Amino acid sequence: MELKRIVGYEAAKLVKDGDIVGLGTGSTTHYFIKKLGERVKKDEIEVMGIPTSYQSFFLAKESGIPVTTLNEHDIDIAVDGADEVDPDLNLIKGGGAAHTMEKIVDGSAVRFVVIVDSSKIVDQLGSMPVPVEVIPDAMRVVQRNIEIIGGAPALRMAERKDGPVITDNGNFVLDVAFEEIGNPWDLEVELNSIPGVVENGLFTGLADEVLVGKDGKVETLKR
Ligand code: ABF
Repeated sequence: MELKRIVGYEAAKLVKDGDIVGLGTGSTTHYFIKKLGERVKKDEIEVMGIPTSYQSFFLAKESGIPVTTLNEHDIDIAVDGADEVDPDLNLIKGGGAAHTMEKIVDGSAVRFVVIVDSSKIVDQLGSMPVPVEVIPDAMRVVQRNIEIIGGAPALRMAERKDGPVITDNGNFVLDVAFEEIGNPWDLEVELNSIPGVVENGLFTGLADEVLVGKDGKVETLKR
């Protein structure tokens, strides 16, 4: 948790007065939003946030950050977590089931900053399954099509195991394991071309920089 706090706080320093800020989701982004709220409350900066989930919406409100929408404003800087980061700064996201809105918000930002602790840095993406948000009625056909391209899909269940996880958009999530992800760019496009898929958690070519918490310090990786 300490490393997540350090990178979250560091990222809050990158936000400038007047910025429209994309607010990511997850335990690392939690610290970013809290610290950003402190800066707003101290009148250091005036900003507006665009949340990537209900979770970050409520946290932003609680932290004193005014919120707006992508239909009203463009984003100057987005800060978000990730589950895996490869040497080209491609990502797997969606462990929190918020990757659809995250990709819309993060992908539209002028500057997209990823914040992670060093456990998220990998040589190749794919140790964890790729989250794929699907329209509920399309689940079975999507599963079949995913198997055809070599993936092993599993419906993500709620913690109490009494039903599937439901996303903020009212959909299911399939966690898709691949033996190897040789080409994340092509796989991202291929998964999204399956009818019934809303969005997948591969984020290729989107991150501008990654702040990594390691040994009590923050390292910056840039493309
Ligand atoms: C969200 O939170 C997700 O896309 C990603 O899965 C996760 C990062 O996790 P954490 O910051 O909680 O480790 O951004």
